[in-house]
Amino acid sequence: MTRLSTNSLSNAPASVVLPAYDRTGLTAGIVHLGIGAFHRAHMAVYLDDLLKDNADWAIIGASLRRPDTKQALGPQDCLYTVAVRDASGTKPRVIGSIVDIIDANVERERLLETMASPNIRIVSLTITEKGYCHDPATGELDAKHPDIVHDLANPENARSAPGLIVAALARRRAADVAPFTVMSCDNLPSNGVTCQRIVSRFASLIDADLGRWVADNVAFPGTMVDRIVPATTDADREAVSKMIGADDAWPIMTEPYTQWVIEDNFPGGRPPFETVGAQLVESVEPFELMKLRMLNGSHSTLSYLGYLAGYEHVSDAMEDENFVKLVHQMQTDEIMPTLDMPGTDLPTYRDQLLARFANPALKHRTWQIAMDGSQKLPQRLLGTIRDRLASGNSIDRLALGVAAWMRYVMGIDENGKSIEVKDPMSMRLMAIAAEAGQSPEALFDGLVALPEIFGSDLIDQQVFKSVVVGHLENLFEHGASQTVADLVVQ
Ligand code: NAI
Ligand code: CS2
Repeated sequence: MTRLSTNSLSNAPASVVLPAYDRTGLTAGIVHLGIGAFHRAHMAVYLDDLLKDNADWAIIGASLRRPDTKQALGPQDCLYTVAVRDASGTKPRVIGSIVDIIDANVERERLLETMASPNIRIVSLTITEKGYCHDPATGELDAKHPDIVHDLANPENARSAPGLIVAALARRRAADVAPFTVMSCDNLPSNGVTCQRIVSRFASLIDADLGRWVADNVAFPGTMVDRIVPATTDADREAVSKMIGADDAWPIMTEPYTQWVIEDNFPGGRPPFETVGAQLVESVEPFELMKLRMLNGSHSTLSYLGYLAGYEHVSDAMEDENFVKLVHQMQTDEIMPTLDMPGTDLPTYRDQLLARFANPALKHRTWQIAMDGSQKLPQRLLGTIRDRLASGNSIDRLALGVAAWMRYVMGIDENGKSIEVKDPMSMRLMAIAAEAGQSPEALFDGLVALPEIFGSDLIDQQVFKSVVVGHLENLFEHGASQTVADLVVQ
């Protein structure tokens, strides 16, 4: 079969949706750092919808840690398929909004030159929570992070996202070129403010004047982003290639649902996102809190408990009625009361989330969602727990999510098999777990003492400790399935 490329499009079956514009007329207005699965199912699709009348807003993608991205998409003229899947079937669409891909590790100078050119007015990011090189509990730059230490000593040879952004901004400042707008599309709390804090701090460590210039002149609009995008498997590649009649080395599988809420703060201009379904708002905070707590808090809880119970995918766990009850009760009784979303029907939002999690066509691995828990727990579960404790309300189900994470980072599943715990802190986490042995209390005490995750307050929270340790004792003794069954109100 021929490789997906501009030339292969003319032979695509009628069922495949193709770009509705002439790609040869496009110029880039955006550099996206972290050209991974989510960006290609989300922002790149919104841009694909608006390029017909806005040809100067194409995307140049940069991969900072995945050289295989360019190896896969380069030979395909950066074309790829988005396969939207649900119980009714799969709808393939070829996306053309990415016009070039730069491998930051080997083409750093070309990346910096591109980011410094005036036609680039937005630099957006989906670099995973760990890509911000920050302290997840405080949102501050971690100046001791190895990438930051390296980049402060070698600013023109930066390898971190904050380092690359500052190096490009410094070039624009020196050339008297207006700065680009930095738009984080990651699942970070207050992702715009957090990104501004991190980038400004990094700049000030390079040069105090540069730090002030960044803080005073660069816009960092916040966003809430939502579309469930599992990592692509070889089976997906085979299925999509058959569907489109050409070999696609990296198609993207996703769900029908998509949402994008963006703070309207783009001094250098922006595409008309509102014409393609994005919501432009003054403050994204309430939307972000709702999504990070209701969707991501539930996702992480399902991922640890589901993995321990032997469910490979979220949809498998959602076939267990006790798991469905757990998430429904956690959302209804413990998360929704902490949200202030006038005009949003939270019960309907909840029921929509449960249906999305149950999507039988989306094989979202519990192991994938379980990744990087140290970077995710603060905004997904711990913030909600703090609010519930402050108001003297129950945290039973939320605390089970934390207990399941603590059990998971022991690195041994309920059948005695090892778990590949992927996390920037995995060595420290597993060392603490090994030290704790089979003592639930020792495990809790060791992990809650990590300020990067739990801050400095939860270590002294006796209610938090007793509820989490109680769940750990049940997980140790009865396993995840029984612990969930015992907790849910039947
Ligand atoms: P992915 O693994 O497909 O892509 C991650 C991208 O981040 C890659 O391009 C990689 O090179 C880059 N990266 C990884 N570690 C990095 C580091 N330390 N510094 C700089 N760049 C780094 O993952 P995917 O699915 O694209 O998700 C990325 C982020 O998008 C998530 O962490 C989350 O913040 C956000 N997101 C993901 C959703 C999903 O369902 N996959 C949904 C909503 C948001
Ligand atoms: C998931 C998110 O992998 C994870 O941590 O919880 O990527 C989730 O799929 C998205 O936030 C959905 O919008």
